[in-house]
Amino acid sequence: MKNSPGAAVVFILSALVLQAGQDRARSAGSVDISPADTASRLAEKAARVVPSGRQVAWQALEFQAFVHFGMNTFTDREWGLGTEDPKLFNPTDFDPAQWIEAVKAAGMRGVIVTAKHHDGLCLWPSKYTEHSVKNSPWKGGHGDVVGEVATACRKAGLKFGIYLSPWDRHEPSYGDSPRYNEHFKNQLRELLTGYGEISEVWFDGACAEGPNGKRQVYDWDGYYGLIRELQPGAVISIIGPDARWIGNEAGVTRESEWSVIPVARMDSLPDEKNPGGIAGLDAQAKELGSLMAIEAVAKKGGRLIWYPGQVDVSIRPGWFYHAAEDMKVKTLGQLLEIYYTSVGGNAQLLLNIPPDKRGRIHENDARRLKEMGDALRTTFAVNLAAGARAAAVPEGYEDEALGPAMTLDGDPATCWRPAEGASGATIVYDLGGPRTFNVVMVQENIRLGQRVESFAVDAWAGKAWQEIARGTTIGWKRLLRFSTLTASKARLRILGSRLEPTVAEFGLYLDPSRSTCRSASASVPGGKPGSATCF
Ligand code: FUL
Repeated sequence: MKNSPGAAVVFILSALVLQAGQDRARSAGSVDISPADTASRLAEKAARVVPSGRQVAWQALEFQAFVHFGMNTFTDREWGLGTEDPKLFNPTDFDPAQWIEAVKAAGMRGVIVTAKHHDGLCLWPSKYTEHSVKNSPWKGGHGDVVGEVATACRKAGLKFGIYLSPWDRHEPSYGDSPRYNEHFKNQLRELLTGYGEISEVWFDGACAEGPNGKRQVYDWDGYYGLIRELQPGAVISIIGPDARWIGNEAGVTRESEWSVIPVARMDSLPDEKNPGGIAGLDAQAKELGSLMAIEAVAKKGGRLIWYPGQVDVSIRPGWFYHAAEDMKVKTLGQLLEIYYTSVGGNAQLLLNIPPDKRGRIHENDARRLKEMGDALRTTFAVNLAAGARAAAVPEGYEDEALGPAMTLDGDPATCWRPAEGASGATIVYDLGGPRTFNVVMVQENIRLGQRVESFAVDAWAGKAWQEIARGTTIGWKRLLRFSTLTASKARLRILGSRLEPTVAEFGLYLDPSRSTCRSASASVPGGKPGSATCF
């Protein structure tokens, strides 16, 4: 059989089919956990939870723009009262093409616009309320922010999503639960049917109604059902089942950011008291997907679900534009730090860029976004490991479909996977000559779940390996930065994994702005200025 290429192909194909079949049989979008599950059984169950197709597509976007625009832009507030006159909404130079230019310059792949914030002003001419742009002087009452932005996004090849605040401080039916739910679903239907493909619906958890305020019981089930029916590809975020709030607005992920999360009860729906989105989940908990957190939930009985994190953070202190913050746009260094700790920490980055009263992204913000995009493009233009010869230790699947070369093919849907049970799985990359780098990128094949608990990267120092970076979880993507060094071989070691790990992509990059081999950056943990190692 060894000598027959035909037989070998049949063997490989049937092994692959068998493998795929086994994975299909054992993997699911969610799984029950109970006190009867041992720790190792829980780890295995967690490793077999996989994302939906819409969640994979969403994760691959990596970086999107959040656009807070509306009544607050004109009243200089963060939360409107709902009593404002729609006539105040009057941008003098509304230019979505300019927004898109800024979005693309930063390297973002989608836009989520505030169709309605808490003050209730609709940025599209809803026929279910008078509190909308149709009663503003802007474009003689014929303007439609949602429509124009959707068209501009489509033209530019960007995804388009909507933020729709369930809390509505203007709508008179708010608090009369069945009536407002009907109203809200009517508005949703307008947005889901009138503007082409909607990639994401972002439901906010905020509500400041006090004890004497109006108490609205939201029909989450009804909202979700409508979205699934009218826009089955749309991800429902935050107060929704597809993507969770990372738990802060500072732009950071946890050290270990798991996309597989234990939840106590799936039969009760989220509400405004639970901004985590899924009942029983504290989105701000220090640990969410660790084995300890899973065991704690399993003790009472619950489920494991695929629930990836989204990092929402504003380029300025506020979510809406305030002229007083023109000089408070985050620095390039701050934005890059946010990028590395969000996109590079297994989360999607949703960076807010608020248009000003003209309806344009302010020059300071636009400039910074371009700087950010330029810096990222420069760093990630060339994967210095791309032409490497990759060899697995111990040798695992050596057929081409699952071999270590899959980690260099630029396709996160293909991967290397060592033989089941392989511990200390390692890939050695022979770079074919000295290469200088200071960033490493690793991706798991999340279609098969999230499994890696810890890993290390080494560089060959001539006579021995030297560890240059170490991380915990990987998930969709992990980026680690270290002192600039030159080496001709690199090594990835998987130190801990919930089940046999997968490595989808591996990359080595040079951020030329940070340091050179002769003068290392002081910002590297443990690195001292001038301490870069040239192997
Ligand atoms: C919060 C809101 O209250 C803020 O105004 C903003 O929209 C932010 C993204 O979410 O809950």
